[in-house]
Amino acid sequence: MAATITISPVTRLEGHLGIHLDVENGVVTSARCSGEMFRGFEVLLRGRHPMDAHQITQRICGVCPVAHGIASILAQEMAYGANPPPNGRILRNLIQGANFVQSHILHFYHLCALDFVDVAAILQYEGGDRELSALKTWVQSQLASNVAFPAAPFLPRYAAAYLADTTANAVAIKHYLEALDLREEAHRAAALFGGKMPHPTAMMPGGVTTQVTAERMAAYESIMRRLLQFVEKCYMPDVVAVANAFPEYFAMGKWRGNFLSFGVFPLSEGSGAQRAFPAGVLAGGTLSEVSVDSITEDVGYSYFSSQSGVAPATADTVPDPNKAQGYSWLKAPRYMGQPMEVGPLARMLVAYAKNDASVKPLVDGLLAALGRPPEDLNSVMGRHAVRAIEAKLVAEQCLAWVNELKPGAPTFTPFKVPPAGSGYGLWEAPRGALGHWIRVQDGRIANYQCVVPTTWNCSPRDDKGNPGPVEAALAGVAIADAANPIEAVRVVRSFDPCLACAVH
Ligand code: NFE
Ligand code: MG
Repeated sequence: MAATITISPVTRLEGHLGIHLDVENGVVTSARCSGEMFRGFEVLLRGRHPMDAHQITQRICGVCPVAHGIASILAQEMAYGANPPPNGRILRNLIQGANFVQSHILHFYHLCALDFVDVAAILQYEGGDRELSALKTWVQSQLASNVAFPAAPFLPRYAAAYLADTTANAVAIKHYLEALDLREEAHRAAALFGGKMPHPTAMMPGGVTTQVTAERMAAYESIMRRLLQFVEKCYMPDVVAVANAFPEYFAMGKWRGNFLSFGVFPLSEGSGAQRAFPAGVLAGGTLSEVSVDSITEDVGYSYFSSQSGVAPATADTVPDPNKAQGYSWLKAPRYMGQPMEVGPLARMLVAYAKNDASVKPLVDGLLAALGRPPEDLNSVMGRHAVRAIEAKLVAEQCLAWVNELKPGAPTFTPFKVPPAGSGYGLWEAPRGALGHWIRVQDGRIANYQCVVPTTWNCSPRDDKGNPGPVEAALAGVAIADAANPIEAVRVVRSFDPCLACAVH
């Protein structure tokens, strides 16, 4: 029997994502991802002073502003011939690292856990924890009241099989609450050097304008230690508990295997510096280096009338809301014409394929703990597990980098903004490969393009009709109850989509 299922908006993610599924005999045969709004950052940047770009583009998102800021700064530095000193590079890594850890904790506990953890189990809670008892009383009072959505954001939810173990549920709910405080701490760490969070003011081309002091280094280190402890003692065990309770999700949400990473966290100065998480392309199991010239964006099924298949350096953004074939406000980014999955899974698989000395043992240890072969990482549960170990790696590396700072040494190298120039910045946001392209003419921005992680993952079909990664990962998923399509949203959320970013 054929049917269609529409989930719009998909909740517990940033921005407006619509999912449209064609289903036959309970199995998804075809999926469409729709970004349902237009924001126009690329358009509104034109004509502005180029030094506005990293401040304005940070406003694309409150979750990953640091990545947009740094991608813009790298593009500007290429256009200006500017470069940060060692302190400036390290400070950027530390601000970005704190934001990675914050973002991964946010995703697992606050955006995704309620797909698996039975939050209603709190009503059975009989233990002595004060916070859990308070939550239970609050849920009870909400359910007894006549407010429109009692116990939001926990309820309503799809009827489904959730985690059955009462203790595991209570532990996960407790960690859900703790994770709120830890995210505040992570923002505090980023603000020590960024000036504020979100949208740090202190990062700019040439470096960072805050000073390095022993007090700030110690404060950052102390917070990062707490974050690492939470990742090791709570986040990683909770992911393993969920993975063991839902083993079928190691076989769901697979993607046929093109992965892209631009690399992040440079370990020395200069544009060609080695990065802690390396750049690379994995296509059909073959590893190659990233070539910026292989990136294009199609708009055949996107609400744009600008030319399709163009490289971002020369592309345009002309909205066309009434386009007959259009179904999304995302363009369709392609690498050598192929759709690519980006994000923690792509980063860790690229690093693993490169035999990276810190990534390989951690991934092997995770696979041993889960009793799984490497190919199972390409799945809903694999994405969650790999995101958790990445959070650990980032926290550990930040603890090493903070001690490489030199108090009193420069954090910034002065430069001049030339009247004309162009550049691009390739970076990794928490959700994956992020690129910004800038062209400056007569001292103003003549063109600006962003190709964003969720634009890769939630891409609509390209001009050849090939689906994007999330669309492809949904095909073949069995939906037990069309009125409660929990399997589909579990697949979608494993990619950690941010539509606010994607439609920029
Ligand atoms: Ni709005 Fe973002 C990240 C970026 S996703 S969260 O991470 O860039 O497209
Ligand atoms: Mg764009």
